[in-house]
Amino acid sequence: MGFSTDAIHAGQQPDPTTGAVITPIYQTSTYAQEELGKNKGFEYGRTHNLTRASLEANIAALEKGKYGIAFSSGVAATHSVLSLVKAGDHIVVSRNVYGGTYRLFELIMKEYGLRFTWTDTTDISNLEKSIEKDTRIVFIETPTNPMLNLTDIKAVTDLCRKNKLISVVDNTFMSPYFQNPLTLGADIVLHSSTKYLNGHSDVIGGMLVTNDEKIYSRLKYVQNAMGAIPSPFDCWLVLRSTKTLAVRMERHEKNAMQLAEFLLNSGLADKVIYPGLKNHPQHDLAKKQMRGFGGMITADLGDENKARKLLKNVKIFTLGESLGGVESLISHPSTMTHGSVPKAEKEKLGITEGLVRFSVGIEDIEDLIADIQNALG
Ligand code: P1T
Repeated sequence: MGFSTDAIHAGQQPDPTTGAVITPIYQTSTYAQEELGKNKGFEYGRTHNLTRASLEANIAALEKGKYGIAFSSGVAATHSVLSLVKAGDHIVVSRNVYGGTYRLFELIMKEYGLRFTWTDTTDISNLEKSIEKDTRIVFIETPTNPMLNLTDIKAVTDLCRKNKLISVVDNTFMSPYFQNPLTLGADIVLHSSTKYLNGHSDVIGGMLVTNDEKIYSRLKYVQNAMGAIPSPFDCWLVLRSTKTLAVRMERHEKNAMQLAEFLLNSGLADKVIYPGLKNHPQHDLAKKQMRGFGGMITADLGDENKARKLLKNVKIFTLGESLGGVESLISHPSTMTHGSVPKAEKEKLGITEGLVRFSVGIEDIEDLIADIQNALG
């Protein structure tokens, strides 16, 4: 099936009781059992929920995977991946990732005996050098938040297979519409479904998809034991949203391309980073492993005051954390999403005080461009 057909139908049949075309919100914590040991396959809401199962099957289809597991947030999904390893094990991570991933790994999970090496995975030889005897997982984000660095997914997964490592790809920025890491050999694909998958800025959620039965069983067991499940209503909202994912992503990208070109040509920014621009250092890799360039742009305005002026004066862009919604958002990575990354590390990554991140929405592009022009006066 094509992407949009799967997006609208995968995981969903008319409700057997009423014929309702839209999967109901099974808002229940428990299920009636006929007699001891006899039930309809549903025992307790943390373990089984049909709205959630529909969403999981839907996203698994979009990511070309067999198994999906929905979580209560993106970071809950990331945390669960670490249940595949134990104290003393070593994990290699892309140097630039979402600040909350950095905080979870470096400031929390390190306390539990896990070891992390942060590596610039845009150069695969760095990754090769970071692998140790106890390495178990390679965790990459591509494109990265907020610098939009790309990592060659196929090169990473080949290396992981050779070294018997689990490869995990955070695909939040591209969404399955533009990139499918499992088809490039990844073991697990991760999403903050808060972002493009839901797309309407009204849900916090996460998602893992895999083709590996053993990995799936472990993650499912751990999720039931630890309890980081999303509510049936949140699952229903995301399930409704994926129906329009293709059309939303097309429009996000069209707007982002025009805005990136405007920022570049207007001279308003010192540096414009967008994988769709020919000046992006990995534009060729973007064309190879992605089917589009996405809706995120990062720009360095050169100094903090200029960034502050823009963030304060925009009227259509909203200053706020998050991304991937239909409405345009603007943020200041240094103090917002990457506030818990140490200053020296931010400097190395290029997350300066003048850096701003645009999540380009699906409004009229003329209004978005005018908003930025007006804000910078
Ligand atoms: O916020 P949550 O749903 O828990 O997702 C965490 C997460 C994971 N991976 C990536 C690439 C992300 O960008 C995020 C969350 N990011 C933001 C809130 C942000 O504004 O960048």
